[in-house]
Amino acid sequence: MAGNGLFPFTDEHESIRQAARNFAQKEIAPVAAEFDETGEFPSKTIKKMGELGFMGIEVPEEYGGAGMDTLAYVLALEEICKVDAAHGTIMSVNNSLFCNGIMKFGTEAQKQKYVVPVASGKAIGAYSLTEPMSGSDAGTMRSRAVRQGNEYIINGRKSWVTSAPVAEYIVLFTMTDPEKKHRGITAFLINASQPGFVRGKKEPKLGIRASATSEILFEDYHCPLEDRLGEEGEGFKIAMAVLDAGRIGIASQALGIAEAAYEASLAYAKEREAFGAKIGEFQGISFKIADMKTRIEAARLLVYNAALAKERAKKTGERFTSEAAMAKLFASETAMFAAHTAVQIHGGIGYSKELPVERYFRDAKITEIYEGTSEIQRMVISRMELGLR
Ligand code: COS
Repeated sequence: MAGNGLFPFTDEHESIRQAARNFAQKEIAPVAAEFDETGEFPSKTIKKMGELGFMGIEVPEEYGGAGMDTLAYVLALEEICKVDAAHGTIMSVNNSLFCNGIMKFGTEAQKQKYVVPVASGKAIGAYSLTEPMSGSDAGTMRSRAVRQGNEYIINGRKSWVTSAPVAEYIVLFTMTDPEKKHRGITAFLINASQPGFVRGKKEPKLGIRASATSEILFEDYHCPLEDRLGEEGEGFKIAMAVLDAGRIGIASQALGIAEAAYEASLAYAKEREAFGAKIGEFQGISFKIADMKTRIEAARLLVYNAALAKERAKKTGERFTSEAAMAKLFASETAMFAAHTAVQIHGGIGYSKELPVERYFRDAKITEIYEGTSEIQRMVISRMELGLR
C-alpha cells in the first residue's frame, strides 16, 4: 500500500494505483523508449488511458470523469510517471490544468461542451499562459482580446503550450485591458478547429519528448461571449488557482520519476560487481542509496499532504498554494537529484540509451521548470511565510 498509515488511503485508492501500475507496465513500458526517440505523440496509449478514466480522475461521473479524489489522482499519476513521464505530462494537463479549471470556474454549458469530451478521453485539452516574452512574470502578456458586441477578437502568440499540436480545446489567458496589468487578463475557452487558430512551431525538447509542445497563434480568432471563462479581469487569479492544482500533479510526476531512478539504482547496486564485491557494499554507492530513499520518502509526504490540502479546499474554499508549491519544489529537486545520482551509480551504461536511466535524467529536468520554476516556488512559499502577499 502507498503511504505509511498517515494518510487515509481506501480500497478505491489501492485499486486505481494498481490499475495505473498495470497499465503503465503492460502498455506504456514497451513503447516508451520508441516514442521518446521519435518524439511522436502516443495517441493509442493516451486513448486507452482515457477509456480507463485516467483523463478526468477528479471530474464527477456525470461530466465524463472517474469521480475520485485528489489522492487517487496523485497515486495514478505517480505510477504512470514511474514508467513514462511524457504520458504523465499529457495526463496531468488534461486533469489539472484543463478539466479542473473549468469545473471550478466554468458555467454548466462550458462543463458540458468542454469537460465532458476531455474527461472521457475523447479529446485532448491544453492550457496556455506563457508567451515568448512572458514566462515567470505571467502578468506581462502581450496577446490581446478585444470585445466586439457578443464576441471577442483574439490576436497574439503563445508559447510552450503542452499538447497544443494535438489539442482540440485550450484554456487561454490573454489581455483584455492592458492598462490594468494582471487585473486586465481574461480567460477564454478556445476551439482549435475554428478559423483564426493556428498551430505554430513544435518545440524540439530535451525530455518528455513524446508529449507534444508548440507555439499557438491567434489571427483574428472570434471567441463568443459564452466561451469566456469567469469574468473579464479574473484571468490571472484563475490561472494562478489552476496552477496551484497543476503543481500537485507535477510534484507527483517528479515523485514517480525519482522512484523509477531509485529502483533501477537499487537493483544495479545489488547486482553489479567491482573490486570483488557488489557495488552496493561500498559506501560511495550505499550512501547515495540512503540519500535517494530518504529524499523520496520526504517528497512523498509532501505530495500526499498537498493532495489532502486540495481535497479539504473543496469544502472550505481555502487556498492550498503553499502546500502545492512546497510539494512541487521538493519533489522536482528530488527527481533531479535521484536521476542524476542514478546515472552516476550506473556509470557508462547509465549514459547509454540501452537503459531508461538517461531518459529519467532528461525527463526530471522539466519538473524544475514548468508550472513555475523552483525559483518561483521559493518566491510563492516565502511571500506567504513573510506575509508579503
Ligand atoms: N490563487 C489565487 N490568486 C492568486 C494566487 C493563487 N495561487 N497567486 C496570486 N494570486 C492573486 C493575488 O492575490 C493578487 O491579487 P490582487 O490582484 O487582488 O492583488 C494577484 O493574483 C497578483 O498576485 P501577485 O502580486 O503575487 O503577482 P506577481 O505578478 O507578483 O506574480 C507569481 C506572482 C510570480 C507567483 C506568478 O506570476 C507565477 O506563479 N508565475 C509563474 C507562472 C508559471 O507558473 N508559469 C508556468 C506556466 S504553465 S507551463
